[in-house]
Amino acid sequence: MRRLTGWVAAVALVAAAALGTFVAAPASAHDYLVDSSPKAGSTQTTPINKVRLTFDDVVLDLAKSGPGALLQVTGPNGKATHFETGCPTISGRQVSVPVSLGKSGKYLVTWQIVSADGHVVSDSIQFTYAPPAGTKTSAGASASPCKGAGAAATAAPTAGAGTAEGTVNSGAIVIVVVIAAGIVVLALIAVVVILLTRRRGGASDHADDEEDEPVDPDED
Ligand SMILES: [Cu+2]
Repeated sequence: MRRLTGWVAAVALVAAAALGTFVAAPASAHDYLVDSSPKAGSTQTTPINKVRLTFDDVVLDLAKSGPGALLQVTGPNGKATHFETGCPTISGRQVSVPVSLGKSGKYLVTWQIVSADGHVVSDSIQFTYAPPAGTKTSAGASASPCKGAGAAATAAPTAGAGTAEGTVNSGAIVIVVVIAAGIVVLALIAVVVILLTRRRGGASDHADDEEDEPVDPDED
């Protein structure tokens, strides 16, 4: 009985470790915004020439050509006019885009990036622009001047379900890992069940005499 208890404990440990490694890790690894310039919800009272986002972890650039992220600045006050003047650049945990803002009002900063774990994440923040009177205003553009958008920009906005090459590959890897973990756990459960069944059904008086008991299919 002592051997059986040891087996069950060992199997439970391995199963727990497998579950912890394969299930917990991917779910907790999405990049999230930790800072921005201008800050979310803030009022910007001086002219700016770029908008910068800072994430908790590195932003991946999976694009073979063109920008690997999408970062757009639109407004003011709900208008869809674009005020970014180029494509975003990725540098470590930061993504920034050049801007030339228009009239005062609320501006929307929309982004889509590839997380450090390969997942596409997207969201937006707002800030209020209230420059001093007489500040030069840009007319903006009806469409983003950033053409040939890269991996993140062409991906679907839902995290983990993107159409970008990198995201699909990463998502497939995650699925394979989860399935593998499932198979491992099922196999371990099967081992426990077999051990329990055999010990309970078999004769108990000789069970502990031999270290490597041969399996007898006619034992029952
Ligand atoms: Cu993720």
